[in-house]
Amino acid sequence: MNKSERFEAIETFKNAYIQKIEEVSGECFSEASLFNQYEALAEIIMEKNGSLWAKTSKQYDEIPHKRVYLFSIEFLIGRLLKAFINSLEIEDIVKTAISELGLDYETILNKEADPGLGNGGLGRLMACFLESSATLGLPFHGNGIHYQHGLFEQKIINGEQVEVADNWLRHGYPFEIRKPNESVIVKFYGDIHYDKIDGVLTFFYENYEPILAVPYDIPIKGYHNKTVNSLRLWSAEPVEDFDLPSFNQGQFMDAVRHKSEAEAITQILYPNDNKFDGKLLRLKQEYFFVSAGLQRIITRYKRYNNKCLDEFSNKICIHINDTHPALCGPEMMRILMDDEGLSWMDAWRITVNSLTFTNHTVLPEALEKWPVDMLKLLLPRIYMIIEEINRQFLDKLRIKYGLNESEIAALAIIQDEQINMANLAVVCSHSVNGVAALHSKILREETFRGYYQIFPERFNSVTNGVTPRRFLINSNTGLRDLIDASIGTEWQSDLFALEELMKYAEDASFMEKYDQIKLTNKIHLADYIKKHNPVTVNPNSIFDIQVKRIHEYKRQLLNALHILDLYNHLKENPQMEIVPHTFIFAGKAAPGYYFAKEIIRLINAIADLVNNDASIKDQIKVVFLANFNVTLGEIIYPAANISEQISTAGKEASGTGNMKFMMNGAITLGTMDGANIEIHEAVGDENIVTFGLSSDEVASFEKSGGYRSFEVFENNARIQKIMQQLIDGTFGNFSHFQSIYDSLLLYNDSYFVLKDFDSYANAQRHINDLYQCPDQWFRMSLSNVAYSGLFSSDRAILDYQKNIWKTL
Ligand code: OAK
Repeated sequence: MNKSERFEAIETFKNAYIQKIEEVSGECFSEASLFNQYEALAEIIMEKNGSLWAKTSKQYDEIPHKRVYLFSIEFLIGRLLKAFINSLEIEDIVKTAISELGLDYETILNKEADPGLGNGGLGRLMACFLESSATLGLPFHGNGIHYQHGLFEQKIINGEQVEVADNWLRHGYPFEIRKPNESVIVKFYGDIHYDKIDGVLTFFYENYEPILAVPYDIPIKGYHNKTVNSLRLWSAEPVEDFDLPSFNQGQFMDAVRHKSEAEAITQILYPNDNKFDGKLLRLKQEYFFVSAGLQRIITRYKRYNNKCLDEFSNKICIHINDTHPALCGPEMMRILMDDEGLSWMDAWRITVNSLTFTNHTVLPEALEKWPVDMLKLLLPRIYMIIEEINRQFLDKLRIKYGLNESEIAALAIIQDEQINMANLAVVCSHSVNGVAALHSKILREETFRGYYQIFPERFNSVTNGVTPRRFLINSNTGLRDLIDASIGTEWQSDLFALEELMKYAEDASFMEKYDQIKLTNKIHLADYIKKHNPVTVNPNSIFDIQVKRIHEYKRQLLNALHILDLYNHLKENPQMEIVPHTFIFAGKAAPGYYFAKEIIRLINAIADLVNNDASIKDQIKVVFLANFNVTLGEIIYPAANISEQISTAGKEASGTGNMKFMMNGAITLGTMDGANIEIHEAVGDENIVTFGLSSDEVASFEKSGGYRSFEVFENNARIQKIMQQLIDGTFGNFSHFQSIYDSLLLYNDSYFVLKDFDSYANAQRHINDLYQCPDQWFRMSLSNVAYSGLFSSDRAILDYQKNIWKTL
């Protein structure tokens, strides 16, 4: 764009923007509120998306290409406005125009709600996959739930987590389009009856409760291209607003109850991460979006394929994201047989050939098992189909594979009056994959061992990835510009090209600019901290950061106890000097997870103690930032020096925060767990700091009933001291941490915190030494950026395409 074209574009935008502000506010431009400014900008951008969206759909219809539908109970998409503007390549115009109108671009962007339609890793990964697929120009669409209330907002009051209901729709959401014409009915409860009709045994499903599923579509825009895919979120509504018979009889409350019971299905996101909570309403949610999504997909497919379903599995792939949508198997069977009249055999062939499944955790407490009674009551027809799938599968194990009864029992879908949803997903899909090499190995050798023996060809592995557009290009603009100026812009769509950066590893002027960018990002985060927490942090200190859900296996406790030990060291050795450290934590605990909430309380108690003790001369500061979400992550990742990835080995399926930090030049301090292992391989041993037990060591301790934490305690005076401090009044007379003390000593420390303590403390000392050699530190940091290509979700999506969905 030359100078006069740019001028023209800015003027045109200004006029359109003024007009739009007046339209949305009904006020003249100068009187409109900040929210009106945001609304108007969002509308203009949605109009631009809209025409590309329509064109993309048309193109997909005209040029048939295998489509992938991703079913997930969570999509943690983050704010969209900035991402849209950047992907449309109009940021410069919009920013300049807005500033010339005397408005503030960033402040306007900050009016957008961050839709918290997910808990953590699993939901965010799906959002990265959507973005990458659109960027790669693939027909790939999401299917999920339109929660009225997303993940709770976290406040920290007196050091404790307090949950406040999220209300992301309070002011409306400008990026969704409600499509009532595409609504479908989802049926719950009811009875199944059999009757002979013309000599044929026929069944009838009666007295069910119909619920209306209404779709809301959100555009998923590809970066710097013309593709716009869809994320379809289903909302539950009563079929008729009022139950008229009750209303007419004057039972007003009953009529209203009917409405709110229907709406309850999509009212709230369950706030558990990696934990199964067997509530009936959750089962309703799972069936609701599975049934609505599949009904629509099949109807649409028939419209474009002469009503014939024979080729369905060659043209459509239904991806099951963890087990929450595992009812896709029996629901697809139901639709194909009951609605479309196919035989069991034909329906089964199409179902298995269409479905693929990813597992995202091996934690036993996360594995979904629904009581048979619950499923039978809520979904009687689906239960019948599951029973039959199970019966036929067990027969096959007996006859075709010659397994004995105990081997068969281990693989059954129905076990101890429960439906094992992981087993259901494996049996109904033709591909099963883990999300990092170690995790996939554990799936093959432990979790799904018996299945791997009979269906080895079904097992795959795809290491997770994250989108560099959200987590580097749009959030670390300083680093983006430096990279663009150094190696060109090709890396933005091929992250492997970042390897070229290594030619600057010895370049002093590059290093100076690079370090300055990190410092600027740290100042930005320090400002945020100052605004939200009662502490001032030094941007020249090491920013050592652990942000993720609070969970015992992620071991925020190890980090916290080490800080306490470091503090003790400084107190005992007043002459001791370390590189100043700022330890930053953020993350939500599930509201019902008492122990995780105690960990938050402990971190804040340590922060109080350390931050207010002048005798340690500000050498360490501790910060817990409230309400971690995608938007806060975008400020945090670019500012990190150290990325804490310290889960008990074998427990973290992959991790994706590790990748976001890496791309921004943080050095991983981690266990050999999940994708840390692949990060280690990519950057080389000299550019990462690892510590702790291996997953094999953890597993072997676990097999023999755990390790003896008391022995470690007895032989380690430093550990004795920190443990004592948990219960001796160090944190104030009334602030004890007895449950933490007990879990580590009395209950044998299931997550090996004390066992890995020394190794972790040594790793921390090593980091302290490394940071004092700026050249070496720069090279380590740059290597992390340069070798992050593997961890782009573009690569992950290409792997899925090639090996799982077979769309390449
Ligand atoms: C949440 C609920 C049930 C099952 C799994 C999860 C989940 O979030 N798992 C996480 O998935 C991420 C994406 O694959 C992984 O990176 C995390 O390691 C895993 O804990």
